[in-house]
This record gives sequence, C-alpha cells and structure tokens, in this order.
Amino acid sequence: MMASSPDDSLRPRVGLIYDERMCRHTTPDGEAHPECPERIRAIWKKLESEGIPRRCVVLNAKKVEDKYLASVHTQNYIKLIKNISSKEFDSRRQRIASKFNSIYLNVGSSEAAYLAAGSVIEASEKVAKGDLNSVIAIVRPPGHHAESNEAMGFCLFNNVAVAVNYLLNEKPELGIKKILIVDWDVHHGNGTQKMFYKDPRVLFFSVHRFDFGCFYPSGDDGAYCMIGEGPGAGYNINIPWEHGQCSDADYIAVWDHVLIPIAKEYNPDIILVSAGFDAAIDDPLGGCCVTPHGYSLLLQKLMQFAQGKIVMVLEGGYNLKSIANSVLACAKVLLQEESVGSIQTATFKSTWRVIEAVRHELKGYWPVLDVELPQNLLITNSRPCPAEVTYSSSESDVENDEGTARTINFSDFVEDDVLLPLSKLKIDEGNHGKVIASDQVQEEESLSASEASHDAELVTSNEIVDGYITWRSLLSKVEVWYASFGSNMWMPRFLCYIEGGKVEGMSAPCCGSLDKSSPKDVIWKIVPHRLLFGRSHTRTWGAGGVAFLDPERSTSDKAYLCMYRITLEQFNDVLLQENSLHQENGIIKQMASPLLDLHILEYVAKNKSLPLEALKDGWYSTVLYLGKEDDLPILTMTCSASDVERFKSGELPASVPAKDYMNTLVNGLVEGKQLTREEAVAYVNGAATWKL
Ligand code: X5A
Ligand code: ZN
Repeated sequence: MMASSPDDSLRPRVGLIYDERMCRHTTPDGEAHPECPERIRAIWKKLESEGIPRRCVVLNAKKVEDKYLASVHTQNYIKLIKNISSKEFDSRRQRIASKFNSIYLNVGSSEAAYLAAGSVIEASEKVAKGDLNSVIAIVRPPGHHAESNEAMGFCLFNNVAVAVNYLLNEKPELGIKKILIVDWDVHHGNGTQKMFYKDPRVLFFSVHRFDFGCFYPSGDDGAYCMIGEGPGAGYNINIPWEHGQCSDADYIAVWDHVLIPIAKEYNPDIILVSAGFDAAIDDPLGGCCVTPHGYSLLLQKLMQFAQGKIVMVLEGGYNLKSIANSVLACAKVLLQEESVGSIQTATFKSTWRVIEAVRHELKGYWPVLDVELPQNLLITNSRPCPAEVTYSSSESDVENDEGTARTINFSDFVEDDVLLPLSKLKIDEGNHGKVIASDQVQEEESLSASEASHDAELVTSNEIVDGYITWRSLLSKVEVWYASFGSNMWMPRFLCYIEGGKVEGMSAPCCGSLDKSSPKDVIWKIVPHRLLFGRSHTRTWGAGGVAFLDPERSTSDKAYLCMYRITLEQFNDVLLQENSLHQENGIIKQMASPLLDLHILEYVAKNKSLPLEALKDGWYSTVLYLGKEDDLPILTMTCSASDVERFKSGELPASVPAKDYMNTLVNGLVEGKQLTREEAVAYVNGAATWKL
C-alpha cells in the first residue's frame, strides 16, 4: 500500500522496458563474467519488490529492424551479428568473438542484441511523441562501446546511437532536432562519440575514468581535447577523471560547472542517458563510489531540460546490489517521488583541475563557460587525490592470479622509504614547482628548522599526494640501465612500455610511460643467472610460459641481457606495467609516489635484490641489481626467490613460450647481433626445457 494516494493523472508517466530474452546472452561455457544476465534480473526484481512497475507503464521489448541498425552499423557487421547465433555458426562463434576486444557470444546473443537496440528505439519514440514523460530501458548487451563494424567492451549494437539516428532521420515529424546524450557509464562512450563527432544535432557528453589514457577503452579518444569536428565542433564533451574513487561530489561539480550550463544553452529536445552504473560504489570494474542518491541528483538536474523527456538506457554496471539500488533511485526520481540522502565527500582537487581544463577548452563554443570559477570554491571545497597505487581489475585472466578488483595500498615499508626521502625535497617556487634535492640548495637559501619542516609538510601532504610531478621531475634526472632478458630484449616490444602500443602477438596495447622519450643507449651483456620459463598463460601473450631470471647467481648459467639506458622515472612506469594486467581492466594510471626511488635504489644496490611489497602479487615484483655499467646501476625485475622454489617443486608450472612470445626473444637476440636465428632459437628452447 502506498502511503498517499496521488492522483494518477498528475503523476509523471514513466515507462519501463525489460525482457527475459535479453538474459539469454551468456558466456558460451558458463564462465563467470561481470556482464551477466543477473544484472538486469537483479534490477527488475528490485523494482518489482518496491512496486515500481505498477506505478509505471511496462512496455514490450521489440527487435530492431536491420534498416535502423544500418544508420550506425555496416551491412557486413549487421549480417554477422544477425547470423552469429545460428547453428552454422556454432563452430565459428568463439573464433569470431575472440577477434573482438572483450566480447563473448552464444546462441542467445543475436536476439538479445536485437531486442536491446529495438527496445531503446521503442522507448525513445514513446518519449519523443509525448506518450510518456520518460522511460528506463533495462537492456543488455550494453551499447556505447560498439562502433560501426566492431563489437567491443561487452557491446554488440550501439543501442543509444541507433535510437538517436532513428529519431533524427526516421521521425522528423516528432520535431526532435537536438539530442543530448549524457553518458555517465564509468567508461568512455567511444562508439557513440565516433558516431556523432561531426554532428551538431547531437551533443555527446561523457564523464568517465580516463587515468591519462590507461583506463578502458584506453587511448586518447576520451580526452577533453576531443571536442568534435567540423560542424560538430564543440558538441562533444569529455570529462576524463584522472583516477578512481570519484564520488557524488565530483559528479555534481561537473554537472554544476560544465554539463548544466551547456545544456541550458543547447536546449535539447530530448535527453538519452547512457546510464551505466559502473561508477557506483562497490562496482568491481569502476573503482568509483557514486551512491544511489548521487545518481538520483544527477538525473534530477537533467529533468529541467527537454520538458523532462528522458530515456535512460542501461549500459555497464557490475555490482548487482549497487545497480539495482541505483536504478531504483532513478526510477523514483522520474516518478517524482522524494529522494533522501546527502553528499558525504568533498570534490577532488583533480576534479577542479579537469573542470577548469574542460571549460577552457570549450569556452569558445559555449560562452557561458567563459568566466573564471570562484577561487574559494577550488580551495575550500576539495580533497587531495588518492595516494595509493590502484590496480583495478575484475576479469579472470589477469597476470596476478587473481580475479577480483583490489586496491594495493603502499605498505609501511614503501611509505617510510618513499615519503621520507621525498620529504627532504624543496619545491623551488620560482620555478613552477620544479623540485631540487635539499642538499643542492645553496647556502643563502637554506631554511631555518621551522621553515624546513613547514616545507617538508608542504611536500608530503600536498605535492606528493596530489602532484606526482614532484617525484617524477626528480627521478627523471636519474639514469639507470634497465636490463631485460625476456621479450623486452626486442626493442620494439620494450618500446611499448615507453611509447605505448603493441607488437605482433600481444593481445592488448601498453599505455607506455609518462615520459615517452627513447632509451639513450642500448647495450648487451651476459650475466651468470639462470633463465627459466614459467607460468602457463598471460593476458598479453596468451598460452605459454614467460621468462624469469633466477635472482640467485650461478656461475654455470648464462643469460643474455639487453640493457636500455632510461630514467628512473621511466623504470618506475615499466615496473608498474610489467607487474599489472594490461589496460583493458584499467591498470595503474597515476603513481602518487614512485615504487623505486633513490633511497630504495641505494638499498637494492647494497642488498642485490629486493621484493617490492607494493607489488607482491605481481609476477615481476623483485628488483635485482646486477652491478654497474658506465657508473650507472643495472636493474632488472624478476620473480621472487620463493617463486623459483615453487617452480622447482612444480607448484608453479614451467612452460615453453608460445610462438609470438618466442619470436620477440629471438628477434631481440638476432637484431641485437648476439646470436644467429638458429642459435637464438636453440638458446630459448634450451632455457625453456632446462630442469630446475
Ligand atoms: C559497457 C561497459 C566495459 C568493458 C570493460 C572491458 N563495458 N574490460 O561497461
Ligand atoms: Zn562501463
């Protein structure tokens, strides 16, 4: 029973679409996957348990017609998805799925994809006509990553793009001329952006984790400088978060200072929300913490536009409880039932930075942005950025033997050893935050004790936590030899860790280092350590073993090393990439503090090897000091001594490298003029079959 009995004619008319058939898109062998049928079931069950459907208009799902898909997707691609579930494709389905990035396919996929796109058309048409005020389309598979001839990121058809084109091109009589798409899924809506990049009839707004290009779908497409092109210039707006943990306050700030002012000026005829709920608190992929109340406020702020014509379309969102509660909160807002709650956190400093950058980028197109934000807003209402290294992942085949998202906080060890030495730094203010070591400060500039401690505090509590620039600028002045003994011996492969990208055989690109300058020198060396091949599978290379160097010296062994002269800053970026999954799951984006600074380097040089606590779950977490060359330390990274024990006992599999991985080693040795191709093959095979 409802507490009050509101007049039905006064209540907004809200539509809901849900259809069990969209649950038949599943992984082929029943393996767990975050994008699972339970997602929409959980949402529907929650709405039912709260009596929402009977306060709404429940619409029937509809399959999209091919001619409407054709406004977004190529004929070949439509044919592929249409046929994918038929019997003749039984044997080819897996191979086709594997050609796409983050896609699975089964007998139910085709129908689900057709229903998802068709339902969003149905929803949009009903709202555009004014039959309903708003609709929530609880659909899957999601759509915003799908491109014209490519499935990716769990998406098959771009449901929102198809519906938008339907309104604009097929139903001019409905008078929809300007459409605002708000994509609040935690991932960038690359597919939708591409579709309307040159089209001023569609204002595409996406707020997403970007992590400087390392968060899925990785690359530059989600950057704030991507503002549209030609007549569409100014009509594409990206809000790229620098890191995870963004919450209600960050989203609200972006709404208040970017989206809402622009929406007022744009004055859309209808709004489609690419409503992924993977920025929700406890989402295994997103690493952010938007609450149901937060979502309800974001939605509420949109309802003042387009006479409240809103179509909410489910995209991602992988914590069943969070997505169910978030959709419920949104449904209540659309029904204009009161939402209670308050915002618990402050806005990140990085959020103000992003907002200012976006406003600057777009102010030529949207004059309303051409005013300075009040300074007190920026100073009083902000919190420092996350101070830990964040790995986020949820898919199963990560290189860390773990399938769950996690945050690795710096251990006390790293904190003492990283923060203490850095606290000795002084910021040279006349030099725009450039850092110099305190022992380089000239006599007359030296600080009194109290000033010095004030300064140290400034460094630790402000610049290190928030601006990783300080440690980077310091370590960029220190050079080391990074010695590689595996696939990185091949220069093009190693350069992926510096410049980003991938070589033949790698399944995903690397994000590269922040400083992308090439190694200053490359030399080869032979060391008395055993090379071995272990583990049976990696995300990067697929099946097969990868190279490790036994941290123990043994004069009866020899391993070839290709040594690159790089900066210690770059070494930190390489170390991090080498120890994490690839960016598909969003690897480390920003290192608040270095894993290996001067102090730790000194320790490693003295003790020869050091397992880095902060990377203890990575495969290459041990830094090994192999001596000096040209007075610069030679460093490599390998498994821990205890892993070698586990290889010996058979607890960890020893395994021959796969073809592509093998080729990178052989290419390295041959192009580095160390061995002939035959010798190189023999060397690698020999190492791979050695008995430990
Ligand atoms: C729709 C959506 C996420 C894809 C992540 C792939 N896709 N690692 O949230
Ligand atoms: Zn997403």
